[in-house]
Amino acid sequence: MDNMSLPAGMQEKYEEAKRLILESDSIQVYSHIDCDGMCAGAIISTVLDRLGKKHDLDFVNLDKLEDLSIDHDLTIFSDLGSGQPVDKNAGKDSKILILDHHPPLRSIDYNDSVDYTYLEVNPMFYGIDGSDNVSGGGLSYFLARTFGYKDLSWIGVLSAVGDMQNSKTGKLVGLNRIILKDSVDSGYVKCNSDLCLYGRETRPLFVAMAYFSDVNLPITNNRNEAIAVLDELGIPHKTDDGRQRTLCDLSNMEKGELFSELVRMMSKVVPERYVKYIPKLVSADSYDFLYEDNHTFLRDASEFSTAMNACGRNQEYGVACEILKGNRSDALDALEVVSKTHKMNLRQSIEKVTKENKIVEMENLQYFNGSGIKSEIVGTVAGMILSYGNWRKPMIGFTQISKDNQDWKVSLRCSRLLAYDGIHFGNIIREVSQSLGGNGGGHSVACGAYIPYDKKDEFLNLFNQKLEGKLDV
Ligand SMILES: [Mn+2]
Repeated sequence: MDNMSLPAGMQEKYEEAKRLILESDSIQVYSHIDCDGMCAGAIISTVLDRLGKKHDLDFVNLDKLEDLSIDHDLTIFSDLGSGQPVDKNAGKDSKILILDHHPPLRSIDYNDSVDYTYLEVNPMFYGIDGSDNVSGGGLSYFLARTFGYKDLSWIGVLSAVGDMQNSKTGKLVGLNRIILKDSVDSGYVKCNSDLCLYGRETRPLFVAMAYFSDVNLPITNNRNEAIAVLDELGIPHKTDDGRQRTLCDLSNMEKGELFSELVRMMSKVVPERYVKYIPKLVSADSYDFLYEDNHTFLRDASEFSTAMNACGRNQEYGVACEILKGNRSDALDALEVVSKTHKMNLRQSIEKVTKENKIVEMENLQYFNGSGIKSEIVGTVAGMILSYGNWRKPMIGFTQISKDNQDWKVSLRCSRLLAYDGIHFGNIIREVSQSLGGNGGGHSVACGAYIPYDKKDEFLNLFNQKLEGKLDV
């Protein structure tokens, strides 16, 4: 980790990007609408603020990119752009900078074939996998780093976690290690090997345990059972002054005992071939932001990224961006409201699916018709519904794309065990949706697609067929 550096060709491009920024007076930044994209936008905007550069920052969906006008001195695309025809409206004097980690449409020497300034930084040009080696926010951080702003590295760590770059190994890898090292060296981040339970800072421990859903355990969705397990282990669930303890309150000894117990419980219920993956489900690196208060969601990278996603899914990009840029007063109040509404929407959606027995099981998958659920949250809902279904199969949720577009938004979530076992659902969903005139993609354990209104049954049948023999069902 100590002698890692950017490929020379990539660092050269950053130097060029620095020159482009310094010589431009009006700058437009377009970034993606998810946690990673908002982190990327916030980093660039902070850099431009520090340089005293006037700029506009907009968060856009991928389908809006073709029609954007290119009318500033410099247009920057972050966490998007490589896969879209963003230079369609470029004129002779246009300057375009792309910082993206998604598969590129154009080749590394594309700039030679156009008569405007075109600079694309993408790790894939250097054989570096953008799905787990560096995020969009990470690429923006390397730009900040070229200006000497290493203090922004913590946002690069947050963006990688928000982009699930650590999901395969439970650690940050590749270029993300450089970012992590900068953030640790500068005193912003502490990296710990910890239990892999969500809600480290803010969720009572027994609640965090009850949300465990990679495998259905006695504690899954059962808080009393979770409390019983803690009692059995002699781990107090309250502090001396009566506050519910959270994961971060536990001593290493207590964590060790809980780790062993979770491994033991899981080993009893998973098929033999999955047993070797169990430790990875239960322990992973966590990242503390040392400048944030203890017991707040801002302190833990995973909880922080959830809050950013809540903003993204509710089109509150400005709130997220303010928080990322350091506003801890009114933006924090606004975020509180967004998070509350978001949680309420999720709860209502989950009740709708579970109470009306909407989960339908096929041989190799399970699905629910989530009509009426906002398309922005159907993926999150699918992830939470998984714990009410069969963890050995992926959970697929359907809902309408929007009020004006009745085509389906499809979201899939599954146990990480299926991914460790070698299945990449992002690739499968891309293939299946494209063959039906739609499109899709994503991570191995969390992905989605858009498909035509009349293709739902065909989609399910095809998907079910594709998985034949691949699962332990
Ligand atoms: Mn990204």
